[in-house]
Amino acid sequence: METVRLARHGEIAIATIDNPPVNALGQALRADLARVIADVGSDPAVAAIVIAAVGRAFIAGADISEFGKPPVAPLLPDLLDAIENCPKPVVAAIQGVALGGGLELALACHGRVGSASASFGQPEIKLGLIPGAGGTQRLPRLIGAAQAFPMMLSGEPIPASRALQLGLVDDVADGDVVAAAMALARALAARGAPEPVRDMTARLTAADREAFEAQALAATKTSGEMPDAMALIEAVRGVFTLPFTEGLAAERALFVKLVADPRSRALRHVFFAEREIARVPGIGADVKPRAIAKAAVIGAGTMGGGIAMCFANAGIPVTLIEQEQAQIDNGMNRVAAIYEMSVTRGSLSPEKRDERLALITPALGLDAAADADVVIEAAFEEMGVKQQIFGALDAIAKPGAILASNTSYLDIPTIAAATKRPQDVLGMHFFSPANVMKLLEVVRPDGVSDEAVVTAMALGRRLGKVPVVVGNGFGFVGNRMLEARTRATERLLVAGALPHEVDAALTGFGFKMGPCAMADLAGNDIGWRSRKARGKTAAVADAICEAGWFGQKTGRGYFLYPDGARSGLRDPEVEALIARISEEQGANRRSFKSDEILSRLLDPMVNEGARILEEGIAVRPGDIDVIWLNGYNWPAWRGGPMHWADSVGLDILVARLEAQAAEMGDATLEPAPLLRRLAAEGKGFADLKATTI
Ligand code: T1G
Repeated sequence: METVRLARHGEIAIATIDNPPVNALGQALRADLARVIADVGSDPAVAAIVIAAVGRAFIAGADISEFGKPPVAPLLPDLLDAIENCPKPVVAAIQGVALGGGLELALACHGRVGSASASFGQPEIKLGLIPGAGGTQRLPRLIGAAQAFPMMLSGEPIPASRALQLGLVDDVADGDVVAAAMALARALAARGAPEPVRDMTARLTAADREAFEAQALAATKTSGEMPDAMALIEAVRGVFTLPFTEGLAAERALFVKLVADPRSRALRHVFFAEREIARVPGIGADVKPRAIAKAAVIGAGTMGGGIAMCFANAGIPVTLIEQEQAQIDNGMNRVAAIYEMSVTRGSLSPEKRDERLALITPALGLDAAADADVVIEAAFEEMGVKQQIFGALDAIAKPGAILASNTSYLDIPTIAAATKRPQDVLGMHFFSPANVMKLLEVVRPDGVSDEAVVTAMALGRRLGKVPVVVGNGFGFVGNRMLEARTRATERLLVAGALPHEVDAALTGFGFKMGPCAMADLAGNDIGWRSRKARGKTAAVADAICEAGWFGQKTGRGYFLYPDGARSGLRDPEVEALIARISEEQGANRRSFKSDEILSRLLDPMVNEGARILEEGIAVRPGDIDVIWLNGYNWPAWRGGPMHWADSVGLDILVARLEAQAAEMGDATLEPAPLLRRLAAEGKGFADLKATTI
């Protein structure tokens, strides 16, 4: 057997799972375990069986990569059935995490012992699924539905101490969990046939049912009828209304249906895409990151302060540098205020606040960056300013220090050219607010060393970010595609749609906010300044700014925000202004249905994503999805722009883009060659291999 080692300790058999990296219950492991249960279960010399594991997980669950493919025997429910019906007691010795199918396997055992650091969870809902191997039927029987349902609805794991309190485990071992499991196995063997979880009904009282139904009602209200939550309620209700076997069958039917649901396909795509980004083609595992013990941030504005907080939150001392005392005071006051808000909200203790603030050292002048292992420049978005800073840093920073710019669209090689160390200069593009948003674009210009890239990626993970390597090019990946959507918004407004209709199309798709409300939140003047700096125009957006309607900060932008309201109201003056601009441009305004608005917003983004892939600015389509999920709140259950395009069908996008290009007379809407090629070949972006950038 490849995945299970079998040993004997007297009358106890120990089956140790060793299926790296996380002991996922792939077909080979299921087959090996089935063989052990069959062989050892019928061996008269064996009194009981302990199932243990090595590595960071007891069992991380079913093998997610198998979903959507034809199932191969032995199926997990059948294996668990064999464990539960084994004539000898089976005890799970759980170190690490027991998740999904891993916890379900433990529930099919006759006893469970956890190590003190073990954790237990049914995270299936995070994949748009529900437990599919008895979890919805056994867990409520063991700990009560009112305790089991919230665990499965949140998908969050619980620690061993809580598991013991709930009766999920029989014992928590401070020392050797296998030895403790063997002791329990012996005791169960001595007691004769132990009661399997499937027969436990003591916890399923009328009060438990009542508490569960109240939770189910609340969940129906908050989960917006998401199919996975609805299926979970139906499956768990079965413990009260169906015999175990029928409840199991009902659970399985609901699970199989969810596996085929586009939402779950999208979430499983995201699961792997967010792990794939760590693999940078052309950089081997032998390239190690440099040590980062101290950081410096240049610029104490909103971004600089937020970036400094990222370091402090990760326990890394950071010097926050400005040119004048007033600027550094403002910066530090802003940081202190943000931490204070967290303390008020109860999400940060006063002690933690003080600890983090103590890690941020305000300073004046670039010399204060001399001892930093990484320097992140977050100064004004103007090339001259950046070149001046990097030129000065070149003479100040210690050899081997990573010099990174947080620029959101300027050319990194031009910045690097101001130094004599281009091999250590790259982009680390944080997203506002930097201390909150997960996305970090690591911009890899020609000439930067692999070690510098690997160091920036490792630092990103250490800061709790989702770091994605991107190539150098205007707007890199995220902002370049955002600009495509902004242009699409402008086209729609001139052609006849109104701001609230454009926003409703996106919020209906699952975004928290539409493009107009987002611009009002960020400040319309930011885009206005950027367009003017590049000699670009956008009639509606420019007119709104020329009227001084910068958004929430001025009480009005695309929408009205009376008395500082957070959600905007339609503004008749803006709608009249848009109508006037349409007339000036000779546009015959017409109404647009929501799904047409949606495709006119998203198709051009995907088209820009295709160009980004053609130009080698993104390594793989999944990276683009990860960028939009973590930087712009693309709804995870939609998988990201490139996954969404595949789910629609690239041939449909090509046809829509061609029609739009013709209608608008806008050649930039013509489908990108890569999009055309994939569509013609009947393929999707998912068929593309990673490219070295
Ligand atoms: N299946 C397949 N591969 C998995 C996997 C899984 N369940 N979990 C992790 N991997 C891979 C991952 O892709 C990566 O691969 C490597 O392992 C390390 O992962 C029937 C239906 C366990 C907490 O949802 O939460 O059981 O990139 O980087 O940070 O009812 O992995 O190295 O090639 O995340 O140490 C339910 C998912 C499944 C748990 C470890 N289980 N995994 O975190 O490592 S559905 C889950 C995790 C199910 C049953 C249902 C985490 C971890 P590569 P990693 P980590």
